[in-house]
Amino acid sequence: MSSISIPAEFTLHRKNIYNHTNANQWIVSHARPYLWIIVMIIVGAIGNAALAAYVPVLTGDAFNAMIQLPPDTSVLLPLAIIIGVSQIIRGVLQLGRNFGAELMAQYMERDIRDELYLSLLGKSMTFHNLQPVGDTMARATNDVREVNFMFNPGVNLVVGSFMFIVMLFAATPRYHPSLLITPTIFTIIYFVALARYLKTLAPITDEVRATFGDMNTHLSESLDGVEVMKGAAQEGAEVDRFVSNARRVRDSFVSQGDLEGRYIAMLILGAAYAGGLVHALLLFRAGTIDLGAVIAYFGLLRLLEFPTFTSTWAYSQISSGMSSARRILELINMETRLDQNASGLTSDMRGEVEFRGVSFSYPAGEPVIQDVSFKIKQGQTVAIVGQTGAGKTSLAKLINRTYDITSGQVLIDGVDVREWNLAALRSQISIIEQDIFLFSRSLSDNIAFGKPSASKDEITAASVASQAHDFILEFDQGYATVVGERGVTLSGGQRQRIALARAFLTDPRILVLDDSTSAIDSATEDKIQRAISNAARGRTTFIITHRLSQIRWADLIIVMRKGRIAAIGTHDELMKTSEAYSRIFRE
Ligand code: TTP
Ligand code: MG
Repeated sequence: MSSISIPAEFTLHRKNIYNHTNANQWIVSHARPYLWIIVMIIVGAIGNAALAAYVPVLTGDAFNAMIQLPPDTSVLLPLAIIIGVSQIIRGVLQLGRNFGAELMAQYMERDIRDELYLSLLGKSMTFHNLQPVGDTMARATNDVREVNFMFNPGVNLVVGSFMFIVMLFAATPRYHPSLLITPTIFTIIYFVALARYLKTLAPITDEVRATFGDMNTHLSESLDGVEVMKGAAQEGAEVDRFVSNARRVRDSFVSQGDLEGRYIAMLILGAAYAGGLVHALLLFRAGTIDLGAVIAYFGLLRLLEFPTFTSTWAYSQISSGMSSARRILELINMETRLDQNASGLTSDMRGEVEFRGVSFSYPAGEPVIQDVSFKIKQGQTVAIVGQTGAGKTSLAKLINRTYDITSGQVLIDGVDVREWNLAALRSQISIIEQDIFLFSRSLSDNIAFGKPSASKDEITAASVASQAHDFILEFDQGYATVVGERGVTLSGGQRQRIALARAFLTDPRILVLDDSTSAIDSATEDKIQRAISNAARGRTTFIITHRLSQIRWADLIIVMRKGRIAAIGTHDELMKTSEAYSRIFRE
C-alpha cells in the first residue's frame, strides 16, 4: 500500500546482519566475505618471502663457484639473471599483497561504516538523547579508520613478515639441520615477548581511543554551544578544559610510544645474528658445511629483520584496531533500539487517537506524564495547553513512539501503537517539533524530505498551502537556496512554514504541531494561522500552543498541569468549569 512505501524518517530497514557481542568474532564475520582477498594476500606474502629467501641461497652458490680453484665464473651471468628476474616477480607478488590488504581495509571500513550508520539511525531517541554526539562522531570516523589501518598496514605486515620467518625455517635445513637452533630460539622469544607486549598494550590502546572520544565530545559540545560560551565570556575556561583533555590524549599516546620503545625484539635480533654466525663458523671449522653455506645462512638470518622491525608498530596497529572495533561494537550494541515490529499492522490510518491511563518517564527520571486518558475522533483538532514543563511535548512524542510509554496504552484507530508496524505508524503521523531542524540542503530538498519522489509542482503546491511560497521566492536562488550556506538561515516562523510544507507533502493522517513560540508579529501570525488551518483540514491535528486564537478554535482542549490532565473540554465548557483554563484567558 502506498502510505508505507514512504520510509519513516529514521527507521532501520536492513536488519543488523551480524549480531555479535565479541569484537574478534565480529571482525572475523566482516572479513569472511572477502576470503578471496585474504587468499590473494597470503599467496602474495608467501611468494614475496620465498623469493626474498632465494637471494641469499643463490649468493651462497655463487660464492662456492667463485672460491673453487680455478674459479668457475660461467655461473655468474645465469645467477645474476635469475636473481634479477626473481626479484621482478617478487615485486609483482608484493604488489598483490599490498593491493589486497588495501582493498580489504577499504571494504571493511565501508561495511563497518554502513553498519554503524544504519544502527545509529535505527536507535531510539532515548539513546540519542543520552549518547554524546562528539563521542559518536569519534567512533564513526576515527575508530572506523583505525579498523582500516588494522588491515593495512597492520595485518598486511604481520602476515608478510611472518612468512619471512617461515621461509627461514624452510631454507635453513638445506645447509645443516642444527642451524635451525638459532631461528627456533629467536622465534620462541619473539612470540613470547610479543604476547606479553600485546597484553600490556591492549589497555593502553583502549585508553588512547577513549581519551580521544572524550576530547571529541567536549569539542563538539563547545562548538554546539559556542554562542552561549561567548555570551558568558567563558572562552578561557573552555580552552583550559580542552587543553586538559588534549593533554590526556597526548599522555596516553606517549605511554603507548613508551611501551613500543621498550619492546625487546630489536635486542634479540642482534643476539640472533651473533649466535647464528658463531654456530655457522663452528660448523665450518669442523668441515661440516662449506663457506657458501655460511654466507647463505647469514643472509637467511637477515630475513628476521622484517618481522622484527614491523612487529613494534604493526602489532600495535592491530591492538588499536581491536580497541576501536570494541568501541564501535559497543555503540552498535547499546540496546535502546525500538522494536520495529516489522510484522505489525500496516493499514491506512483513519486518525482516531486514544490515551488510556498513560504514564511516562524519561529513563531514570521522574514521571513526566501521569495517568492521562482521552479520546479523539478522526479529523478533530485538539489544542494542548499548559505551563512550560507541563509535559505537552512529551505527550505528543508518545503518539508516534518517539518514546515508548511506561504504562497504559496509546491507541490509534483502536490499535495499540506498539502493534503497528513502526514505519507505517510514523509515515502516517507527522510531528512538527518545537525546534525545527533543517538540513544543510536546498529548501526544496528540505520540504521533500519525507517524500523524496515529490515533483516540483507538488513541492510548490505544498509551499503555497503552508504560506511558505512567497518568502522562498524572495531568496535569490528560490527553492534551490541551500540552508546554512552564505548565511542563509530562517526565522522561527519561516522554519515552521517549511515544516508545514513538509507535512502537506507527506499528507499524514495525524499532524502534531508543537508550537510554543508566541511572540510573532501579527502579519506572520496571520499567515501561520492560515497555514495551520489549511493543514488541519481533513486530518486529526494536535496543536500545542500558547496562542489564544488557535486554542479557542479547537474541537477539544486539553489543559496539562505537571504531567496530568487538569481539565479537558471545549472552550465554552472550560470557561465555565475550569478555573485554571479561564485564568489563561484572563492573563
Ligand atoms: P516537556 O514535555 O518538554 O514540557 P512542555 O512541552 O510542556 O514545556 P514547554 O512549554 O516549555 O515546551 O517537559 C516535561 C518534563 O520532562 C520537564 O520536566 C522536562 C522533562 N524532559 C526530559 O527529562 N527529557 C526530555 O527529552 C524532554 C523533552 C523533557
Ligand atoms: Mg514543549
